[in-house]
Amino acid sequence: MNVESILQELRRKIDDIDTQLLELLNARMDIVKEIGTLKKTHNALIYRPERERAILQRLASQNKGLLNQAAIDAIFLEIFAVARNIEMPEKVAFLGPEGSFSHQAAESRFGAMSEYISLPTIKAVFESVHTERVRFGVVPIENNQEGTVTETIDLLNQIDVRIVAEIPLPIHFSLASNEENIKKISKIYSREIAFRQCRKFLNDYFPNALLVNVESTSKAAEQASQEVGTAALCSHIAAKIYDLPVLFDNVEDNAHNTTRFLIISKTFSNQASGNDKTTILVDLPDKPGSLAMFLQEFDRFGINLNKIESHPRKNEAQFKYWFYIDFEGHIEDKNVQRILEKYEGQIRCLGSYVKLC
Ligand code: PRE
Repeated sequence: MNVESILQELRRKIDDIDTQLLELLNARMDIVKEIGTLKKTHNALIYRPERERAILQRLASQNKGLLNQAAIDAIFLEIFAVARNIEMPEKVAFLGPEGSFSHQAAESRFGAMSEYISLPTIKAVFESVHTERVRFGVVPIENNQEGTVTETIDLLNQIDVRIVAEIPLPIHFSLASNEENIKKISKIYSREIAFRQCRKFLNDYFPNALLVNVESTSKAAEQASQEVGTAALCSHIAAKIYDLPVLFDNVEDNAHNTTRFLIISKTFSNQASGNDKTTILVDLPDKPGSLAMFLQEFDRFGINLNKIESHPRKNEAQFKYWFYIDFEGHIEDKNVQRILEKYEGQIRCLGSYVKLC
């Protein structure tokens, strides 16, 4: 047999498997539709991140084939996103512009079939969620190189929304350009922060290029797509949107550069998954020992604290603080309930959700 006929035979097998996959996927979606009808009649929540996580974990533990965990997650997250859209189409707002890392984070959870709305500010995302113009919003909360996005934490305090899930997104920059020969690139567009995070690559490959700061990495991609002799340092998704070929991938200096995003919604409560995190806002009396005593409760009940930040109250000239706290556990855990009861009126719980980082 020659190569061509072997290839033909292998492709025939792939076609057969794809037909079976399609049938199975449609059979799955028939069941999803039934679940959707049931949920609608009982006014139940469509998005169940803890159920999705449990499915991914079960599949990972059963897996014996070539697919690794990341591949299984990517395929099934897309299936879940399509399933949710069959149950009820979802509108998702994100911090724009299109092609931003928030857009990428949103797409990673809500897939290709959801309706995405790009908004210019984090506040606009919060307001759209609060007024229920959209079902979900995706906003950045912290970057492990640059720290907390204080605007998001302040808005969590000011606008009544719930946290549905967190999304850790590895931040990879690509160098994208219409130029095939890198010697012809004399100008690179991006944001200051991206230039900072890709310093070594730029020094090694483009020591003489002019670095031009624009308002977003998506804008950089748009600009580079229109101008000869230029490139953009941008997200993969931005390069795709502006049809700009990627010349180099993952050009950041630090491979661990990760941003944590939050999915927010107007009303939401996740069931416990066994691996949860809870976010609360706490306003304690401004006197010696009040914070220390509050934190001691977590020690007493063996609850691990993940993050604590103080933020000034905005309506007072003197500096008085409230606290943003993340800890491990679910709001329905007995020990967590004890703390919440003891400090009733001083704690606002923003939600319990699957802990991914
Ligand atoms: C399903 C879809 C959406 C939810 O986020 C979780 C799971 C799925 O596709 O498996 C089904 C479903 O709606 C459910 O199990 O509640």
